[in-house]
Amino acid sequence: SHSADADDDTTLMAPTPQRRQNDSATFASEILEKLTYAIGKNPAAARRHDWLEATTLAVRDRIIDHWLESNQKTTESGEKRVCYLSMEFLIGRLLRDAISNLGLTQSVTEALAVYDVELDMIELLEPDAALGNGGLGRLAACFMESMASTGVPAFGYGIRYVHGFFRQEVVDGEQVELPENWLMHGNPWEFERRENSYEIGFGGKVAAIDEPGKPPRQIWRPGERVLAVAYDTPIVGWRGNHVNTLRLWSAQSLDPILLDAFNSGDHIGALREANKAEAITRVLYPADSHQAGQELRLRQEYFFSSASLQDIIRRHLKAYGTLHNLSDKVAIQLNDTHPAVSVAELMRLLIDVHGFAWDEAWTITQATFSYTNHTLLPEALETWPIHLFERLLPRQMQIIYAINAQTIREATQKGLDGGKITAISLIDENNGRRVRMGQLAFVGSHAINGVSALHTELMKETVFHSLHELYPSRIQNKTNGVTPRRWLMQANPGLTALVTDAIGPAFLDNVEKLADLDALATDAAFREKFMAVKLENKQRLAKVIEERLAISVDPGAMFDIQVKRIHEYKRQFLNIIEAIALYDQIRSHPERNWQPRVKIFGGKAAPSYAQAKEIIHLINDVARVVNADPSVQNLLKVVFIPNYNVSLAEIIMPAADLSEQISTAGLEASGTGNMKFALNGALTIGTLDGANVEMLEHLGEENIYIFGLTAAEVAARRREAHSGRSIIENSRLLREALDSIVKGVFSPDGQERYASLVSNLYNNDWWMIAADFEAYWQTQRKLDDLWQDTPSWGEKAVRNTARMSWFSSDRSIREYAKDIWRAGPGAPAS
Ligand code: NBG
Repeated sequence: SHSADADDDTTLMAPTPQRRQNDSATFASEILEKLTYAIGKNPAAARRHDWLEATTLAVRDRIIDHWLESNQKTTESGEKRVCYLSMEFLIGRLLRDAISNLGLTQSVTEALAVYDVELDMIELLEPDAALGNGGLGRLAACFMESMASTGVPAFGYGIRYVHGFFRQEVVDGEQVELPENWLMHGNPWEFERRENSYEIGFGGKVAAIDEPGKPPRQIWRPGERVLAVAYDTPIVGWRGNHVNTLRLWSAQSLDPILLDAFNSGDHIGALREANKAEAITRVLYPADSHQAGQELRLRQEYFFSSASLQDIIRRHLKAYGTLHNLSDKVAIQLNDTHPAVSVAELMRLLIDVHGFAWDEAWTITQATFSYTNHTLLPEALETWPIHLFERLLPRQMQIIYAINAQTIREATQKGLDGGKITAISLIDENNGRRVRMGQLAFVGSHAINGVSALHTELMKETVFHSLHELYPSRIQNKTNGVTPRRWLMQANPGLTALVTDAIGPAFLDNVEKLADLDALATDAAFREKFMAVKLENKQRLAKVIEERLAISVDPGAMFDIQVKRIHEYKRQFLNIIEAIALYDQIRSHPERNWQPRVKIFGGKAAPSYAQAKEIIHLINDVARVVNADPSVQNLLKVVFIPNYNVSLAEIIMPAADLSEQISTAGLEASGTGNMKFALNGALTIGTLDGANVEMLEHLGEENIYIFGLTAAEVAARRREAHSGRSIIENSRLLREALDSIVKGVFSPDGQERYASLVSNLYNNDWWMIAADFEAYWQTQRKLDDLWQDTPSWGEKAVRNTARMSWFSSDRSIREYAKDIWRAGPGAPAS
């Protein structure tokens, strides 16, 4: 039998933990015990935060029982583990997720009632763990939950940022960024594992060592070292059947203080080294689909990659005493290129530290790694200047040169010519010599995947065209998904209860059963109940809008929502131009049968992304004018909800009638918000982009509103140097809307504010906003017509929920497990 230790593999010394009672009386006394002995208060003195902490600790005990069992089982069976390396995990709150997955909602609610405390209220005090920017980080969080729910033994590996994604406020219409401080009250979910610490080197030199009787070798002598300390959070799956570990690394200095400096009076200098080390895990870079490009970022990437690999190797050696069979027992998934330096680092560890020859090390490396690409945007593809890479990671740079030479040799042997070799090379020679992390991740992996069918095809045709020619069987598709536990059951308890009532509870365990709802789409009584739940969810959102913004919106109006990062390719600009055109039309033709709409926006702009910030400003400027105009009062409202995050999304997704998924075709790799909305019964207006394409297939074309240029048409227009000028001149609606922006109708205090945003449409229209405007407008008017036909709208809404089950992240995970990792239930024994 394999040995296990007290951290990840937990303990074999303890007998199987006894099952605790889960009735409300037991919970009530356990919560009281935590309050008394872990927090040191009695109920009379307890504040709401104390109740939150006491409840969390009581729930956590149950998770730990399952956690120990899961680890023991995996260790004993020798099952293959998945290690999911991701720079971001956008988790949000954990208490409700844990209580719901363990089936404890009722007992905990009743237990707290004994003390006159409401679960719903204390849940709101938990800070969001916002260790991610957007879709990529949230996907990692959904995948962690789905791996636990489907019983795939896994570690998530990432960074324990002290400050997560910034808090956004809107001041005078503009985004202001404030630091986020999620650890302020401590974090009851995490366990510090001091015993799992690793040294991480930077800089220094590579020395050649020549020992008699041995082949010469290279050895890295880093100039700097910092310590990576593990913090573990248990991730509990549905019904608590399996619990995995999210292991996040925190940077610490090896010398907490330089005593000599301190004693000689240099108090600041004495802490300089410690500050420099700790800076590595201090903040999350707020760049989404954009390369951050700074030295600290490369340090972060290497820091968590190296710590994770050292941890994986330590665990494997302990169990098997050799690394020859590493890839039988471990699958490492690289979530985008952020951990791509792992390819060179594993080669270094195998060759320099564990004495492997190059060829075997390379075989093990490729068999262990796989890589997910999440974007084709050129500005997001990571590259690092050679001089920076070489200075920080000299030995890894040597290894990358050697991998490159080997790859180019192979390509040449297969007859690829000069242009293709340039495209394959790990070194970009055209932009001041840079290391291309995408190429490194690709050649170091046995499988490379895109995140929707269209994205995967475009990957083959564009960024990885030549690598795909060289290795034609490596690229595969794995369409994204979202966890139905958080995004349906927890976020939408009303709908969950209604569905359970209508088709029984089987869908809770097998989301595909949602398809049974399809038959009820034509049942008027069911549809009415479905739309009544939607109305309640809209009332809940309307309340949030009233409280936060003092804007009152009518829950009877169509809630038309676009929430996501603000990015030019996502085209919030197109949406707000349509709002302006609608505003003009309602005022010039008040006699027409306009349908009441609330246009809701939310999302953060990268602090250095000027155009995205202008778009936020414009939305807020338009909102101020429109919402104050009595002539459109109940027909149009525009709302920008500040600080969009996971917790807000849980309120917003269930409250939408219409979901805006309107990116320029070919640019949104997948989208996952699109899935959350539709699962909760919103109709989608969207382009043929990302996973919208597969949503169209699953929903049927009558249940989704597709418009605009296709990816191929966008590419063709860009080749023809398309501009928007003639389109704008020929479209009165669009021209007048743009004129009103430029004339300062919405910015009387800043006439020039949007001049360049608008002139870009005339001169270039890179994002095809002018090109797609007319089709977008027409499709919106079709939706107005449909809104009047309540039964038809309701039927389509029900069909959306019924037909979205394929977009569960359980399905995505099963595909990864079978086709890429060969792990999890049903995997061949290794
Ligand atoms: C994002 C894409 C989204 C996709 C998520 C998750 C990056 C680099 N990419 O379309 O823009 O849904 O990844 O795959 O953040």
